[in-house]
Amino acid sequence: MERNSLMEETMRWFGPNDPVSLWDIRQAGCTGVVTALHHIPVGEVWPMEEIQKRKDEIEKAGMRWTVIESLPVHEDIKKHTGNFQQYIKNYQESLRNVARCGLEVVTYNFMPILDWMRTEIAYEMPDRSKALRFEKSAFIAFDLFILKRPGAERDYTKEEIEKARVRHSRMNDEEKETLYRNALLGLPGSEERFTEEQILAALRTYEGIDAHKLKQHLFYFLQQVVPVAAAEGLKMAIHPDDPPFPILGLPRIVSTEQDARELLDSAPSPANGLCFCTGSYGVRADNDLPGMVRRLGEHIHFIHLRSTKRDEEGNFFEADHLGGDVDMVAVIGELLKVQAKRGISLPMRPDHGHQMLDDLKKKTYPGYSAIGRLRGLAELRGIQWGIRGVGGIKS
Ligand code: DNO
Repeated sequence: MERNSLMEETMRWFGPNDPVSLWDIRQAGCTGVVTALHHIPVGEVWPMEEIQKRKDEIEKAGMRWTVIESLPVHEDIKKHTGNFQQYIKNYQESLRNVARCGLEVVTYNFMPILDWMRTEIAYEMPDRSKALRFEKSAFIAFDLFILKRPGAERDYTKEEIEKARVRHSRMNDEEKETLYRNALLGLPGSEERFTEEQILAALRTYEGIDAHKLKQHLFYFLQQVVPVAAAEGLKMAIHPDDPPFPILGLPRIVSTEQDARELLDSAPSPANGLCFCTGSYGVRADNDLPGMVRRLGEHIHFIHLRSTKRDEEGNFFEADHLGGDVDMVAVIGELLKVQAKRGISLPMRPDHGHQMLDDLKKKTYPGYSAIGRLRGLAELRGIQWGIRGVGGIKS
């Protein structure tokens, strides 16, 4: 790979049912696609035939399947319950199958039950585009007064509870229902409406599993799958917690640089790596993103670029890619140095985007409208080209 290579530009595609087509992604200037076999139930082996079919489809649109996002980890593996050993075997088998089809990077996460969490998916920005947002009081209102999670009040201060009570009392039934649905969008299979009882039952299955225990389960999983990935020439990339703190009494263990360091050390191998998501890590003011890239750079296999804007109360919204709290120019500068040092080009995707222009009339996956991501990608592309300049990157 030439020394001055840029990051490989990709976009996420949710498969044939995604209202954003492969050609839309190609027209955004992407050479790669990030996708998964969403129709295979979590825990089952991904058959080679299905992988190949998906790969061919992407190649027919003139791009390559650059990254798998996600090869999901079954809840039993996270909890060490039920058939978790079998699920680990299945995971190993899926890894072998994707490698045999020529894929190279596998993204996954180890968040209990909920993948991501927002209270709003249509937060209106001053320019009338719509963004995803996490509003702390609304979230606490959901936890305490809608879900009514036993013991939840122990997780919040008196002031927070009072604020959430007021917030809840001012919501009408429709607003409560919208909040309920939004809060649960990060659940696999979230098209159906899970009942409060179902959610509480799922949360109870994590009783007795604290952060320490969940970490042990992650390390065990890595020790079982990383050697398989390494033997097959694959790279695993763990996605951080979104948001990067415990929610609903569930532990979250991939939120900081220290967490990343520990999981890398638990199964040292070039195959054991990170998905560096600036949107997730960036919600915490104590995460120094450019520094993390500098220090963890050799372990980064995939990049999500997005920027959130937080306030003192613990709320945040997804800002423009170059707005928000993330110093995107500094992060991209460090990433390009990492690439130059490693002599590779890393896949990146613009993560999320505002719903804007024509997409305001369409229904896409929350955060994954075409035009908002296109705008983000175009801006990020400009930064990389600008930084590289004529002289190239010095590692
Ligand atoms: C949300 C995404 C996550 C991510 C998974 C990776 O928009 O960033 O759903 O794909 O956590 O396993």
